[in-house]
Amino acid sequence: MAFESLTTKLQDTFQKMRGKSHLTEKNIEDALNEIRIALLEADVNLKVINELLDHVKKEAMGERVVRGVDPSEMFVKIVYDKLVEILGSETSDLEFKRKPGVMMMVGLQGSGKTTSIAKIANHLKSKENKQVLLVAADLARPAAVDQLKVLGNQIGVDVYHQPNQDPVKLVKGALKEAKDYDVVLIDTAGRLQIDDVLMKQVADIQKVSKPDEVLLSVDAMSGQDVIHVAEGFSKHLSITGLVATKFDGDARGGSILSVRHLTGVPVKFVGVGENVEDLDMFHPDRVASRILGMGDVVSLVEKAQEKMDLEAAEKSAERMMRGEFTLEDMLVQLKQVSKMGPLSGIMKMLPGQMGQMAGQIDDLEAEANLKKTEAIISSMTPEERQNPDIIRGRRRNRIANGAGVSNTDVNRLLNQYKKMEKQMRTISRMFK
Ligand SMILES: Nc1nc2c(ncn2[C@@H]2O[C@H](COP(=O)(O)OP(=O)(O)O)[C@@H](O)[C@H]2O)c(=O)[nH]1
Ligand SMILES: [Mg+2]
Repeated sequence: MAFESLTTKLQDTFQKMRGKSHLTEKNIEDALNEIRIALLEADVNLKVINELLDHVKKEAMGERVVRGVDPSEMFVKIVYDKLVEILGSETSDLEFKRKPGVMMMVGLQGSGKTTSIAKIANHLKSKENKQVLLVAADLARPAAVDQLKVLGNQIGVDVYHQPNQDPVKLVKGALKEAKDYDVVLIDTAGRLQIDDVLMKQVADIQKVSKPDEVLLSVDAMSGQDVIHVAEGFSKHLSITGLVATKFDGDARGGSILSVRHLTGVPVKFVGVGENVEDLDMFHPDRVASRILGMGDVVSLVEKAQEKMDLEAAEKSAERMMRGEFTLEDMLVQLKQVSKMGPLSGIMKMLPGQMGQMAGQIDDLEAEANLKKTEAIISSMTPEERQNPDIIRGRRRNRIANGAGVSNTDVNRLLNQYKKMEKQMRTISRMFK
């Protein structure tokens, strides 16, 4: 199974760090070196490895202390968070915007297109109760149509096929007859390599069918080649998602770890066997947890962090009741908002109506920029956070550079802070 050896090696590394009351630069360097080797052996792309390790090093050296959490546990959490980000953060489901929704499946020959399309049809039918039509538009090999017919029969889904037609015409014909279906899934021909004829054909099918989803099936066992294949197809088609097939046979798994990050295309499904049920949705958090084999530690750290955030929120609420509102408070509040929505979190800690009114303050825009806001506030000195009026000219440039944002971003944040601070003061006066 994929990631087995990677997981064992990473656990060894984490084990060595355990129990240390603090981590030195040397400890961190040693661990990072071991992680680098483990990732290289798992066939993870070098660019991705470097980005992961640079980030982990920076975070691990500057990590704030969380009570009740061992530094080695914090370290695992930092690696985990970055892994989730590299894997794409959110689970991406199929999105069909009309009826019937249209999806086409593309990929090299033997990469698992036909098998995957049947798996997806089965998933849509049995889990989402959808009426599905499969379209056999791979006319390059006579056996391909039969293969789809057999699979369609097996899962109880209709298959549209026509002998002796050109694939583009066939797709047009299929769509004319698809009015009563919820989704139409088009299987296409593949070749051993990306070539112009194949690309023209799939591009033409895309043009006539205007699919909501264009999924590319990539064979996980072909390792780093997956990235080239994805890039090759992306030049001619707008790929909306990847299906990583034969994950069950891929002991290393590194390509899956890299492909999302390098191509920007989310992995939507993972094929884990030859049967129609052998399809998993791709959940970045679960995959990261499985790679690290440290799900317990991750949730422990998350709980401790939440507790700290809660304490910070309580302190912040006390200050707000006194009409005080600092940049730190703003950050605490935004974090709460992003987690639970405006009226919960910190607002709940303010008494009755005051909480309600404070919750109406417009912070949605700021929520979208939470990462930026965090970076900007972190780049300020404690003095600047207490007294933002001193932030001008060179200080502002320094903060913008430090946070990797523009001066305009810093100004926008400061203006927004001023507005919120004024509102807080007004509200607190009303309730005195
Ligand atoms: N073990 C395993 N085999 C798979 C998986 N997906 C496809 N296959 C096998 O790979 C071969 C090629 O698949 P097929 O769907 O015909 O590829 P296509 O040419 O792209 O349509 C078949 O033997 C499939 O059974 C998978 O997730 N795991
Ligand atoms: Mg096929």
